[in-house]
Amino acid sequence: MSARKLHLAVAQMGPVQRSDSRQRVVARLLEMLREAHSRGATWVTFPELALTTFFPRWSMEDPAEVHAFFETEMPGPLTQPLFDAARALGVGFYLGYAELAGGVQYNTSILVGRDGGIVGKYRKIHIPGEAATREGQAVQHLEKKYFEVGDLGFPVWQTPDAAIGMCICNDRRWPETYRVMGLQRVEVVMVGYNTPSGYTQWDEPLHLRMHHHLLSLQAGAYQNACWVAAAGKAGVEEGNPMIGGSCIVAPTGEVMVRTFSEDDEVINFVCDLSASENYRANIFNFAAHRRPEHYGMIVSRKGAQAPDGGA
Ligand code: CDT
Repeated sequence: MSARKLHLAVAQMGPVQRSDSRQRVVARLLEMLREAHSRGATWVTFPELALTTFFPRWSMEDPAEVHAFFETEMPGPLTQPLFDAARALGVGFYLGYAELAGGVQYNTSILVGRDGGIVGKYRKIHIPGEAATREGQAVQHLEKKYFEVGDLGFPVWQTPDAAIGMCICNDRRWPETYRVMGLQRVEVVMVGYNTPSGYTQWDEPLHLRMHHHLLSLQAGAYQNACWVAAAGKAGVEEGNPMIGGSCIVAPTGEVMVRTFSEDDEVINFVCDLSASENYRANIFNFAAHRRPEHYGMIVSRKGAQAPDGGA
């Protein structure tokens, strides 16, 4: 089988503070886009909410204060340089940002092609955290307050280079995310994330944050015979530490390259897209082996129930 190569890069970001302007953040992204290009990469994954600090950690009531973190157009005047650079360099990218569309707030990512045009848009579906402020808690996780559930499903886009899909942060923990894209023969899943490591909202040792992050990516890649390119925003943001561990995972489930730092850092890997075919022809030949007639509960039931019908 002949190899089909795709040179992917992941651009992890160090912290973005509230005082950092969009211009300053875009300049950092541009520098990493150029670095990726200088290494030969043709697609780059940037993090979730890459243009701002991870603002759902704060409880805010003033709509003007909240909307300052959102984009009303993409590209806008401040993000246009990214699109111009994509076209000039011939490098496509995934970018996560907060989107205000017709008065509705979404946690969104776009896929921008190597010609600088928007290929597709995804709006985060698995929104974690709370809708209401937890009184007495110093650090909140209010994504349900600030974002509606995405309304675009999990599409896969056939670009000239590869079939690419997107998801955002918490989505990566859910097998359904990858399987819906796997059923569209996705070859590369791009995912941006912001995963706090400095507090817990449930009883879990902090070291498990990195373990579960990698476990989820590796399982998703293997079980769906695809590559996964995951970019985090890491380091200490406004006093709140977040995990790094940005990486590129192969269809074997192996992490092929991973960031060293918790700062701005580009990693890259020449991915053999044909590696998927071995799995798709054998152990994960969906057409031969899947039994959807036995999977109905996955879509008909939302929460788990005990066998006797109890909660
Ligand atoms: N941004 C995001 O989705 N973060 C979640 C944090 C969960 S802790 C409330 C994640 O899954 O990493």
